[in-house]
Amino acid sequence: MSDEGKGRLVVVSNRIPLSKPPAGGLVVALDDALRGSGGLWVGAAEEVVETPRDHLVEHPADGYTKLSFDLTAADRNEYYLGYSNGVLWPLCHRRSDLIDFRPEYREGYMRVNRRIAGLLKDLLRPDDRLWIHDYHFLPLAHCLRELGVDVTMGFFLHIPFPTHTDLEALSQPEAFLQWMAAHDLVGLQSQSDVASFLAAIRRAPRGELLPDGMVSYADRRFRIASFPIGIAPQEFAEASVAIDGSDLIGPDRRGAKLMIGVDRLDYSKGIPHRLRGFESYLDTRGPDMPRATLLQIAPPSRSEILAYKEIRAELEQIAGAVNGKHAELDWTPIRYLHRNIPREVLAPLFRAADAAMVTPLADGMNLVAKEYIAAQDPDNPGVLILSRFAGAAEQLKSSVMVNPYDRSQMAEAIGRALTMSREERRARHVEARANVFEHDIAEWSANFLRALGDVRGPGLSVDAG
Ligand code: GDG
Repeated sequence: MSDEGKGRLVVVSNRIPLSKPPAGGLVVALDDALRGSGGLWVGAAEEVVETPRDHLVEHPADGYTKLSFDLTAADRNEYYLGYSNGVLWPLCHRRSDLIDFRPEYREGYMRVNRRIAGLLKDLLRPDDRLWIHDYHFLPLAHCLRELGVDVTMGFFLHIPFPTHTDLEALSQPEAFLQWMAAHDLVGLQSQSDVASFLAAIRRAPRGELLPDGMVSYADRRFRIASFPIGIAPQEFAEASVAIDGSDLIGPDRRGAKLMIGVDRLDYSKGIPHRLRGFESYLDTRGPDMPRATLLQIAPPSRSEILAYKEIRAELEQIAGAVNGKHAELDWTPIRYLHRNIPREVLAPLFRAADAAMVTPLADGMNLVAKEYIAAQDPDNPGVLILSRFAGAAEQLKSSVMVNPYDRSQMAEAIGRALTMSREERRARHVEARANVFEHDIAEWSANFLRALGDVRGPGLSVDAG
């Protein structure tokens, strides 16, 4: 296999999975690849410290090494909450209006990335392959190159790539492309992300598109491609039948169809728009249209950041108002849970739901869409209502596609989903299911690692056989 070459795989991501057993998805996929190469997984320590140590700290792991770097309270505030989640997250999710620019955020971001580069430099061997994940580490490869590190470096961005106009909202927009150019391979979620990237390169004075997906920027040449991330569908399908999801939901929904939404409480997920669309459905529902309950699970996320506090308040206000207007003695239209629900419970709930609403305003991929599909009974499947702004929309084309900003379209989609014939539901599901099962997380990591192995030409390829 291509990911079992002689060099080690070294993964860098914001979090290292310290819990056992690993909690599905990315963790499982990388676990295999890391074991295969005796590799390393590097991420942030869970607790902040007063003074960061000058070495990585090793944690017990089976088959490969898990290492953490320290963060101080100031690092967490400036690098993690400030620049990563207060500047880059809104920038990449088309919410430049929410960006909180403070010089100390950018300084903290660069300081932490430089520090990690220094720690990695001492650790890396010439034949290692480095796989960096996500927006917390955009400049890491660049910092490593500045220190003279020459290993093969790949980067995967889990969130949307900003458009050219979005990039202009940064104080130093050209830095973004320069950082990207330090890698040998840049992986993005969707074709639309690749198009945004190429458009930015085309406009950059020092950028050039070369044949075969190669790009040059300043003195660097690298490859860019989309690698749409998947899930572990079999695992989810099995969990979905372990218990009966409809037994888990109380009786106050007599005669109502069940719809589900599951998202970290994040403004990019379009939860208020979803509730508004649902409200429109309830407002305009004719006598022949079914009652419906929307079960919205939204665990807390980044709650120290103002925009997240505000979205929470907004959601609570809308849910209260819609329930006040439409609830009856035996029916609560919106059931909103602001907490984390165990995975073993989520999958059966997905299976019990007649429809899922996955309606982000911007989303790299959106795994919930794929998990909902994997959890369905193929004989009597539910319907996925999917935003055209989720990366998953490029793959799950048989979903009921919506523009989440258009309330009446959302209401119409809900009506359609809840009254759809079994035949049509099956036909749509078969297509989506094939995609989710075929393009799973194992295929995703194998494809990325193969491309990373090939990117420096046959001489350096780990796929030499
Ligand atoms: C980023 C990108 C991209 C959610 N609530 C609960 C819970 N979840 C699980 C879901 C799903 C995961 O969290 C969320 O993944 P998403 O893909 O939907 O969204 P992000 O967290 O924003 O992830 C995204 C992803 O990276 C991967 O590349 O798809 O676009 O933004 O697995 O099921 N899990 C449990 N309880 C909850 O309450 N157990």
